[in-house]
Amino acid sequence: MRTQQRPKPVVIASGNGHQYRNGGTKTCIETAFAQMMQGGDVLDALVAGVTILELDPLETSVGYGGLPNADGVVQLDACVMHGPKKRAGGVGALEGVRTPALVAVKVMQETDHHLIVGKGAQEFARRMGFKIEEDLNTETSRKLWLEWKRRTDSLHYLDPIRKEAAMRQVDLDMMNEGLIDRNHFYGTINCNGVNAKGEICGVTTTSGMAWKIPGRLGDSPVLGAGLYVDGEIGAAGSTGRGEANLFNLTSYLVVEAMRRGMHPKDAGLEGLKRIKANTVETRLRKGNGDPNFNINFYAINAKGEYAGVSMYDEKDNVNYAVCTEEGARVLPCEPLLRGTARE
Ligand code: SD4
Repeated sequence: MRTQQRPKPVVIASGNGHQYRNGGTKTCIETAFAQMMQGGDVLDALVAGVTILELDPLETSVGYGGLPNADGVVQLDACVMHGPKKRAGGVGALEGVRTPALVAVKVMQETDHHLIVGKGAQEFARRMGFKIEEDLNTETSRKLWLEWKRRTDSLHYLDPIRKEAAMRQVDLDMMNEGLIDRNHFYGTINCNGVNAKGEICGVTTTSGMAWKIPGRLGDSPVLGAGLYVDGEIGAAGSTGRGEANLFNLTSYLVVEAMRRGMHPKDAGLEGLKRIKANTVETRLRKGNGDPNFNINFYAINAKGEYAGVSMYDEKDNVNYAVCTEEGARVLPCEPLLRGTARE
């Protein structure tokens, strides 16, 4: 279904894509769009963009300085998809490398595999010439982990259900006290682009859910979940509660909806509706039965149409970043539901 219209070049990302600069002058989407417009490979341009966030210690949901797992270790996930080449690569639970998206590119370019995780991913990165560091925590991420540990350790002897509720309360308290940015607990960056030739690529990179069980993989490195690109149709990627996305392989679902002719916005809302319908466990629902978490999708099609959608509206502070020939800006996501993920 290749479009007849001349594609309008665009780079889209989660809101943090137009927030962090790592001490430089340009954000992720500005960098990626400029590089793409200079004729660079679309995926290389997007990865150059997200690398800014991975390296920025202030961005505590991606790369270096990301909030660590329950043992205090930063474990990173990322994947990339190249539409025209129909190639992909990803890494999961990678420790010691600040830039997992660049390692995912190497998996795509240098191996027959799509996903390498854990120790193997680190060994692979070492062989590809990446610097392996002992610890990717910054002073901030370590301090926050210590605070979380202090608040949760006394809970170790509770029964599992009470413990889960109590630990969730600790997370909420830390967010309400402003210690953790709500968007960083469920952080991540997804960045997708299409150039004037209609070449579509995407990348997603994250430190994953804060305080996760060591080894937990979320949706971000998994093709079809954290990211899906079809070179003829479009791209979709996600931030937010990874478990909900993994269960529904929603980015794939969104791209398939675009294949059937839906606009990226309607396709994204379709994905959110599926997640809502499959959220049946009481612990994941508000009193009215709606999901008690947020999740967002960022979608583009081969014409350069785009949208950011979220389960809840802007009161939940969900926005997306977009860069076109008209410049870079942050826009509110189109919500499926009114209000916030909390009661
Ligand atoms: C994940 N969707 O690992 C990613 C990132 C995130 O809480 O949102 N973390 O589930």
